[in-house]
Amino acid sequence: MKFKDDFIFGGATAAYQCEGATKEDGKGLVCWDVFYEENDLYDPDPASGFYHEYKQDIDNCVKFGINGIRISIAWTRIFPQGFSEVNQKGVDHYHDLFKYCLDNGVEPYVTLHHFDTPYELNIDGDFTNEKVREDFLAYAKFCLDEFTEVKKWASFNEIWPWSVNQFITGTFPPGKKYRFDLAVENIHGMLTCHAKALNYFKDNNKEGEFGVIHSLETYYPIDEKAENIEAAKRYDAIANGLCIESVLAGRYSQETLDRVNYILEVNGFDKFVAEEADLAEMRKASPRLDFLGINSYQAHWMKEYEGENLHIHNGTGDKGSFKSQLKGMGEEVKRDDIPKTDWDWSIYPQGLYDMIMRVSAYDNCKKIYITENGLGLKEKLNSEKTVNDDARIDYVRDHLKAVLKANENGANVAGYFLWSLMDMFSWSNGYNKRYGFFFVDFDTLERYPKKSAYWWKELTEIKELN
Ligand code: BGP
Repeated sequence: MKFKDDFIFGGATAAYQCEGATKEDGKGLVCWDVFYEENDLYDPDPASGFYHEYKQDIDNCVKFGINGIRISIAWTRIFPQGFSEVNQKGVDHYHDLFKYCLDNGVEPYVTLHHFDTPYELNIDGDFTNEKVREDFLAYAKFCLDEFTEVKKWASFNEIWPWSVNQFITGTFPPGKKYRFDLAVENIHGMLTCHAKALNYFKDNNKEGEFGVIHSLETYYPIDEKAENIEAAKRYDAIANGLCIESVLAGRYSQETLDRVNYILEVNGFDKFVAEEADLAEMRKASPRLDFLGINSYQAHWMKEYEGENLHIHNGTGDKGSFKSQLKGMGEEVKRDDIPKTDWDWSIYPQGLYDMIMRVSAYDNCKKIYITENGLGLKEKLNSEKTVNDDARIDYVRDHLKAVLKANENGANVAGYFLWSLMDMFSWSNGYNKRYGFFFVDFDTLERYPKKSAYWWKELTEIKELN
């Protein structure tokens, strides 16, 4: 199985998870700054120290055959309050960073929003609020006009997880629970902003490509019972259907809306109604989409559930502690025959294959990148100052095989970005869930290549998997 010559062998990062320097050079407050402090969770400093140490990481990309890097811009480094005043130091920082990437032949794939809404705007309702949508668009337009050296843009990272975790599971700020109505409003608000930002990019003849990054994981019924098949379809409608249909078909299908409205109704909320003006933006944007980014880590098996809502997050890597029972959406059931990580994530590359083939059926799906995939592990440096992360190598190899098989069957996956390039902290799991090709000592900020980095380098040279 061969990779195309121009395949992107990338690594992914996100500003808040790797930069640190949260109070430096005029950066404004992010919702997480307050959430972590109020809940006595993790310190976002130093993270991986990427704000100051990025040259080390780009140099490592060059040494290990990594020719693409996902980077997100921290909104509050550009607009400290989220709107109005621009912080020139933040603007200069990203020009320097992008220049260093480009000078070294590592293409930056830049995301405008990766879970880091400015604090005040998150408190004001995030993307459920029309003013926040406008503030985001002003920020997006500023970046698209300013950073013309960037040729690969994505509006958002993971609209569904950002919305469900803010408003249903409560694991992300502002930590609300079981507000299915707000989650759906937020998804719709972000999808509308994505469409408007893409339309701005195209209307102004910007050079390059503009896409969106969705978390797209497959939901299967636990068995062939009609009610469990329907539960999987309902969960899929709210988690995947809205996002896929909006960006690839320019509309929400009636089937998807009916299932989402069922979930809203059984939880005591009004039906969701989209504004016609928003739908018009989506219709215009959909055929203009240059690429779809797929983030995928696991697959899910669903069973019907109509009891009270209960969500228990496994944030410590204590295997078996996860539980999710959401009224109308279903109960997630773990299959004994499918391997799982310590955080109860089911490892199933076929799920990625099925999703690639599903989205590839849309005419507007011209190109796909796997923008995140990877394995979180509890790791320590060994005496040789490396980590033998064979489990990660196996995981990545199996998922890459699924990608190549999809390409053989007509899909167009143009690149794969490991989550994550180097170790960083995890939003709701802290510093002990490591994903990187490079081990980061969070005290000294030294980087150490893991076995997977050496394996990756060889793979990028031979461009072939057996
Ligand atoms: C995705 C996010 C990433 C990253 C990854 C791993 O949802 O886009 O930012 O965090 O998941 O997840 P976790 O950190 O929960 O293990």
